[in-house]
Amino acid sequence: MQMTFRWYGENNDSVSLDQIKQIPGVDGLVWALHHRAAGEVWPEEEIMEVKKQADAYGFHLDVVESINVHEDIKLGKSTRDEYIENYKTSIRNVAKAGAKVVCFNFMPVFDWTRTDLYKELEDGSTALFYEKAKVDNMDPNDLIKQITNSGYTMPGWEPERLKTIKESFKAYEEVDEEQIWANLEYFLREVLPVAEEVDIKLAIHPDDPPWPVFNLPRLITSEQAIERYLAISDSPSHCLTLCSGSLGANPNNDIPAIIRRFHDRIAFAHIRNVRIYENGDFIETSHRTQDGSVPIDDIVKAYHENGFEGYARPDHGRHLWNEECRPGYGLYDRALGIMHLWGLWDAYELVKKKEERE
Ligand code: DNO
Repeated sequence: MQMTFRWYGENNDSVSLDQIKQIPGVDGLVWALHHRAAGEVWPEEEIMEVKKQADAYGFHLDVVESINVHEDIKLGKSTRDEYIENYKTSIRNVAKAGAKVVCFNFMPVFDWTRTDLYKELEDGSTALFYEKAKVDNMDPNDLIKQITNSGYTMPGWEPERLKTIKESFKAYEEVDEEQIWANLEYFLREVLPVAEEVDIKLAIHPDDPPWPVFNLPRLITSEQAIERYLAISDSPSHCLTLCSGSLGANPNNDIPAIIRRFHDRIAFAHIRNVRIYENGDFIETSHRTQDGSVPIDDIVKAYHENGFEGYARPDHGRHLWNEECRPGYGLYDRALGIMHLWGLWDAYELVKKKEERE
């Protein structure tokens, strides 16, 4: 397991590179050109600028999260080919900075969805929260207002994307789930050969939450969906970002079983916990198994017993000790998360070595 930390870039993150440097066992940054809208080419000079910043601290840039997919590609519009060509150029360009994994998602309109960015937990910390009934009865515009009020541009909630929200919703009225699968397949047939050529793994992120939101279809929601997705191609570049928190919001998803089954296709592991309530609401918690509904200990065990050599990151964290930070992306809880993940990993490693000696 190679540990990484998501960093939003200079002047775009409350966490600095010298802080990240002091978290034990972190070798690389998970990065993106966040100012580039979906569909745009990522210019080489801008990528090399990030590389310079990372190099100064000895961090690698092996993992990109995310090169976003333009809505026209998801909708299968006639304009998609131009955006797909741009995507290929961006893949080639990030490869020049050493990228090995490109995370992306194929979620219609919105990336992740939550109803509250600062819901208080019983210990006084706050975390991202999803209230099912609220989403079922909410106007998407109200949610947009709430999320964009945080003062940060949130990934998946970029102004360019939100500008065309009405048209996007309208366009999806004509497109059903099967068509989106077909559009996804079309996209993959185009970009996978390029990814292979430059030795990059394209790792799809599951839908968050793993069920339809505002009547928009969701594709990557379960073990069966992952099975279908992986069957699209045998390319070594056809991979997964296995997000335990996204899939884990549905208690029917057995994440350790999914890891044991598909570990050789997981290029990037997002590891975080959520607590699911009986009415289907969920809140993000500390990484510890006992604090939520996702068995983080067994998840790390599943990775460890399969000799997982891919990249991992602690994903979201709570907001602790009055930290002012991007929602879900503070320093403290993610650093605690990393220590917890390494603690589990090292303990499993110790047991394995002991067993080998006996
Ligand atoms: C939110 C993230 C998502 C994720 C993308 C992957 O914090 O988990 O924005 O990065 O969906 O493409």
